[in-house]
Amino acid sequence: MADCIFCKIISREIPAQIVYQDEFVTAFRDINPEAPVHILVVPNDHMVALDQAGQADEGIVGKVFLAVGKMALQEGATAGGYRVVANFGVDAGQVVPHLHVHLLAGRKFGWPPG
Ligand code: DGP
Repeated sequence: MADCIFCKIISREIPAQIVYQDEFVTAFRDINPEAPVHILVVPNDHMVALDQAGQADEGIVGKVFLAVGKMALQEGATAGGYRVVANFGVDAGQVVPHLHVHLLAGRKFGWPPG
């Protein structure tokens, strides 16, 4: 999608610290990390939110979450634990309208989230 910052990261039009990429998903470090490990995992094809996904998106949604697990292992986050967050819409604070899952690790997290 032309104006999407994450699409531009995926196509490498703008720089990011990409830590994993395959045919379907890309993972890169968040520009404003909230934890020692803060990675965003995104589908390569633009989609906005889970509520806009349909049956045809079953595979890519699964691939995004499998990649999150792969990144947790790659970052050594499984021993201490990790948090997975996805924000959708205004109240949740979604800033970038390209579906992304945050992988956070390396410190303790509070619950409930703010
Ligand atoms: P959210 O609130 O869930 O939409 O979070 C969007 C995240 O995206 C936020 O933590 C900061 C990150 N982000 C925004 N722009 C960029 C960028 O240009 N590069 C990188 N690496 N991360 C970005």
